[in-house]
Amino acid sequence: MAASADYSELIPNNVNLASDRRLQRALESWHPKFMQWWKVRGPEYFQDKDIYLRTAISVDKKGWAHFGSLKMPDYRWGIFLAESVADKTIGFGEHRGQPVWQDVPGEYRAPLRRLIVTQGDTEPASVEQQRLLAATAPSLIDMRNLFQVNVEEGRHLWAMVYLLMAYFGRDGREEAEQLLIRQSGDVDKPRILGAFNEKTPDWLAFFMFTFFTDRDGKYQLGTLAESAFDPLARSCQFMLTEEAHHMYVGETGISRVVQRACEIMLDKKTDDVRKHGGVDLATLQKYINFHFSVSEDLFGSERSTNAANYYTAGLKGRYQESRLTDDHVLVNEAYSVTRVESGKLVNVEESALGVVNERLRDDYIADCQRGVDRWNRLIAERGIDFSFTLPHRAFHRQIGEFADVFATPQGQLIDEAEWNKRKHDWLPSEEDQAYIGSLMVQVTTPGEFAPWIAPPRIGINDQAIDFAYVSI
Ligand code: BYC
Ligand code: FE
Ligand code: FE
Repeated sequence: MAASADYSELIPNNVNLASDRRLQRALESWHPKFMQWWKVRGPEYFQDKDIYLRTAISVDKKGWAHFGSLKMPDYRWGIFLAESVADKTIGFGEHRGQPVWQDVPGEYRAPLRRLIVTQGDTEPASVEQQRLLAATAPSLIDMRNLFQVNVEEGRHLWAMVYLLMAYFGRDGREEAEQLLIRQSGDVDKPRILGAFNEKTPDWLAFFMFTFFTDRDGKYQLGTLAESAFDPLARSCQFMLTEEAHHMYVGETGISRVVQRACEIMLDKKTDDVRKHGGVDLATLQKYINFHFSVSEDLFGSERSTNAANYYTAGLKGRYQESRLTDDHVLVNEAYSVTRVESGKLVNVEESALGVVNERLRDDYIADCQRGVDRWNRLIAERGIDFSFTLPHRAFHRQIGEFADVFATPQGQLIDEAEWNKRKHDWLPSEEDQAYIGSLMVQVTTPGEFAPWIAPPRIGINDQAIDFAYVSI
């Protein structure tokens, strides 16, 4: 990209980029590196094909979901903040009631940078994890959805890079470069958070990821959307509008796999769904167990001084803070959490301030449960006696209170030997993964679907299901 490119034209934005020469210069040097990253670590296939994509060109109702066919490298990664609210005040912590900050207070520079970098790191990580999936897309509409998620995660990276460059000077520019250098699953320079170094090898994993892991995004973005640092709050608020589609892709994706499994069970009068090329419900349950537990880890330790300090400082709130009816300081509030005590799980009251991570995880679990209930309804409506359950929060955890114990999905503590004996009753085994892998075939005829998944009920943006969402 030539240095003379008009960045305010190239990058749709509502941050007055045209008038900020310093920021433009910073973006001019980062943009070609981003494009290089996209080329090498973004979607491996179909970069030269027209994809029916939604692009945000402004934040109002008309502009944020603008549909058209374009090639992914021509997607306009914009920088948008949700509309500002006049006289907005800080909603929680020790600065509650004071005006929100339009700049970064010196004393909070380091923790804010850390939060923004951690958030920013997840976005390109997910694109890296998903980069080979188009090769096995079960239909054109699914392939399009994958690419939609990918370009928007790219835009979320831009959103965080904008904050780093506009508010954190040289440190911010260095962090922006590192965001393109760390790599999902890399031994030397891995992504920051655990789940973002896992593989997303097949479409079942992709749907689970967008259901469970993008939903962590919903809750983390929700807490940052409460931040006293207003540009961060408004960035995250706008990102949430895009996030809804990612979770929709996951939820409907799994629904369609469930639906197909049920059809096979009813048509063939058998529980042996695999014999007829479907995904059996027991394997789906194992995938749920894996992706749910790995995503739970993303909320950090239940007792966290980091989180308490973020909260007190006003950097990171609770989900929908303003709807909660307590003192929004939490020093004298209690909250019940599960702990391991002498080899047993017990519920104890803790200081609410010390356990804000756990509270957020509780909100997240309740939201996941609502999705699981909808899948269960699909199964029950078809008269099949089976239901999915979310595993206990102590199951298969790497972070926090339960990192050192072994627990069954029902929450019974067991020893390591028993865990090793039984873990593949609960988590996908190599054989399960190989089976799922064997189902993955690319389908590129408009309106046709791989046999392991039912068609969606509706198309994208009122287009027909057999619309050519990717022009091949
Ligand atoms: N893996 O007090 P602790 C999304 C570290 S997803 C590795 O327990 P804290 C998206 C932690 O960093 C949303 N390390 O936790 C979804 C800390 O390290 P240091 C992403 C972990 O700090 C799909 C130490 O353990 N956004 O947008 O309260 C596709 C002790 O920390 C993990 C955010 O996460 C882990 N799982 O909370 C695309 C929001 N968990 O400081 C995108 C920003 C903890 O001792 N991040 N550690 O070196 C945060 O708010 C916090 O960093 C966390 C951790 C909630 C992640
Ligand atoms: Fe994102
Ligand atoms: Fe997302």
